[in-house]
Amino acid sequence: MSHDPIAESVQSLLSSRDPDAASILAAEAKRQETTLELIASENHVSAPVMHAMGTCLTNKYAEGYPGARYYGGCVHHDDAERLAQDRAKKLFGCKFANVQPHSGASANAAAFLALLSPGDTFASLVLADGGHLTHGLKVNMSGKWFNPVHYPLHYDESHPEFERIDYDEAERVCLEHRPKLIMCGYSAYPRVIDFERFRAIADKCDALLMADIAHIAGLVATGEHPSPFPHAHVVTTTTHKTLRGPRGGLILTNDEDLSKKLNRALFPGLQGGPLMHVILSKAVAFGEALKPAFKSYQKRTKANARALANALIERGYRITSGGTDNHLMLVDLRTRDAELTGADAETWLESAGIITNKNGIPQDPRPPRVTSGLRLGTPALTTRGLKEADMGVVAGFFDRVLASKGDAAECEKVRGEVAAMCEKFAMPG
Ligand code: DSN
Repeated sequence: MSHDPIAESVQSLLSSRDPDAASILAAEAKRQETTLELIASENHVSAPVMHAMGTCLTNKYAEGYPGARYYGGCVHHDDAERLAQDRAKKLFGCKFANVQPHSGASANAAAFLALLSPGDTFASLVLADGGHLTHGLKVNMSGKWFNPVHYPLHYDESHPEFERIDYDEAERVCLEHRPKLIMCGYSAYPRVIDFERFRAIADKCDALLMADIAHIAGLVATGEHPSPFPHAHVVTTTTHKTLRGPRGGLILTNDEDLSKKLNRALFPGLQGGPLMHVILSKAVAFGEALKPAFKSYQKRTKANARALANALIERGYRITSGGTDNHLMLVDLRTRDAELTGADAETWLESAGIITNKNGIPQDPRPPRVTSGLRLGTPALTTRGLKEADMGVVAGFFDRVLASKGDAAECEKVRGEVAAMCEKFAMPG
């Protein structure tokens, strides 16, 4: 068990004032401590990042931006927001940062509001092959009010770039449809993104380039993935995945005019009062990310992902595109068992204390609620201190559960071994 005196005192405060809430909190803390978190978009924050959120900054309205608020009493909120902005700019090497988005989806919506008009065409990856719902899903605002066109991966197995972005085809699609905006950056893409190539495509069709680096932000911040700057006109991200900050979003640019448009789009265009307690926590997280230890954490995250992918390949699972360059991988379950679905695998693994999410693989014949794949990532396990050698053990648990087809006794046995392993790897302090 981790020892976090502040978390313990919150638990005890709730126990005396609101036992219903206390029991939910205690159960969730135990769930996180006793399971292996393999969801690629999740992480465990440090105690300073966690507890900066539980502070009196939540009491304040601070609509507007530093120095130009619509409420009195914002002097310390201005300081908090400027601290977060300055650290974000330093971290990503850019000139302008908006730290107010409540989420990555809000950051993307603000970018659309700033850069496009309803009905405008934009380009993004085929959504089922690694994209995100805010990149043009028909039921999302991005797909309802705008006109998405999509570029593909290489789908020919014999191609050396099989299941990687087909940049030539992306260029052809963009030249044909002349999008106003080209989006790159994905939710389930395990390979390096060539931002320079995308900018060349954008320049050829007079489009703006937007990079959504939500998944790889921590890698980018530490030079463990090439930066979208100076290529992208606008960069959006979440702050809670590899970046290991509080749940939230961030918008970055080097262009002053664009930064003004983006700021206006986010507030008052889209959001009201910023979550100032979360912004203070973002500042704390960005401060942590600027330290050398954060780079070594990102390196270990990548090394663990490679080790996990290799350990699964050894056990007969196909990893899409043959492996991973970043923190995540997509496992094609059909190569181990033709009948196995992502939905069943996710449920069985959860009963054994291994938390994953079902995810379509490129060209998946099964629907999104079923899928043929699982997406796995190593950011959270690496935060807990697991190393490359531990990935073989994790892959062993994974395979035992799936080979047993979710047999209750085997899942229970693995659950016990997982819990014993978790005891050796405390939550961050
Ligand atoms: N829902 C996130 C993920 O899991 O990748 C994307 O925002």
